[in-house]
Amino acid sequence: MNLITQIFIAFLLAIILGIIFNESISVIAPLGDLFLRLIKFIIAPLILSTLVVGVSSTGDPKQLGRIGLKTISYYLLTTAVAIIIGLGVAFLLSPGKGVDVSVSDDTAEVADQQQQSVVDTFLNIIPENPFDALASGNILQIIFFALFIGLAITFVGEKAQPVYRFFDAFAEVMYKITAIIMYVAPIGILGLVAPVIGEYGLSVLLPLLKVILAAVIACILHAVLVYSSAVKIYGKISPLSFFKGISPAALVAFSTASSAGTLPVTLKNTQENLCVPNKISSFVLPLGATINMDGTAIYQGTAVVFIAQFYGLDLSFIQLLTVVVTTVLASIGTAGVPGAGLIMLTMVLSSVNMPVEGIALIAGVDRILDMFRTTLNVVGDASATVVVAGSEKELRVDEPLKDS
Ligand code: DAS
Repeated sequence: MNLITQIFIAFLLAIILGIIFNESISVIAPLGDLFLRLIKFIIAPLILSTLVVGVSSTGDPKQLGRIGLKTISYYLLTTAVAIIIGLGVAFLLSPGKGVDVSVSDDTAEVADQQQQSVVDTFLNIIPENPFDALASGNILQIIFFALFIGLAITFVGEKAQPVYRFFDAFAEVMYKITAIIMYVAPIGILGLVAPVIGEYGLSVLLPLLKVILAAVIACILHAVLVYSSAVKIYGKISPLSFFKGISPAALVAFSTASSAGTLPVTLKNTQENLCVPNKISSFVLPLGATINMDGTAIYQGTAVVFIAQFYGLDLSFIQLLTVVVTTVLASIGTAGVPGAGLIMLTMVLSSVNMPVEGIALIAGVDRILDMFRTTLNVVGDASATVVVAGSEKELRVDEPLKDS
């Protein structure tokens, strides 16, 4: 039985066990923590080695510039479309009207958490100490470090070949470690998903079912309308093959609610199943895991409408426009870790003078919403690798999809 099937079975089993055993299923949570720690421990060395090899094997700074420009343009455009879809579906479903929900009290610290300004975000991309960036797993700073090493290898030429060969061999080792860790994925997903299902009984979910439904419908719409067309037009691959190829990473993203934590799997799936070359996926994916948040943008749009309706406030066209711009910009500064979107929501609400305490209405089910929005974030990152590789004529589409 291949890994995709094993992961799906584990996922379905997790839902069943969660419903049957409720909170007592949390006894298997350490299995999830084990898997999460295993994939987190390889993120920094994997990104560094694959990106150095990716950049230096491109060998053409002009192509690098093109890849960077295409990637960032695609990310900003799809995030803007996502927030508009999120707002549209939310207005159609009106999740905040007539809802009876108690305000949860565990959100004060969320409202106080500082978000980085866009300028700080860009300045903080430059590491003061690259080894500190590796130790702390600061992905944007690791990208910056790897880009410069890769470019310098290209400029130095023959003399730098030993450095290139080191990183090339190191990348192979990291890929092998990723493959070994993926054998634990089914058990990890069981340990991550079952306790969440067990914790959230219907009494918690029912009052907020409409806002969860609005977010999920908007995520599905975005994936079907935007990503399917993008991979078809630029990647010349069928949407079905795309979604099948990225499904293991999508499930890991759903289970972990962390784009950064899913990175090793997203890298593996895009290269092995979607035939994207390393030099593109090793740049596009780590960048996407930190600045591309289409699922989070949809969540923002849904949450803003829900909170406005709950408090009986209208949203003017200017306020909606502000939400779109703020969300796109704020997504650049949001880390791909669990709960990042809830922190960002306070910034979006205050940008349109909406009551920030409104986050307390949905904080209680944020983990469920986070699972869905992170899944879309990761699938969106993967679609970018197909679009950029396809537009650069670098997709090896003649190779059959592997059933990894
Ligand atoms: N959990 C974040 C991620 O990893 C998304 C979010 O919190 O909005 O992408």
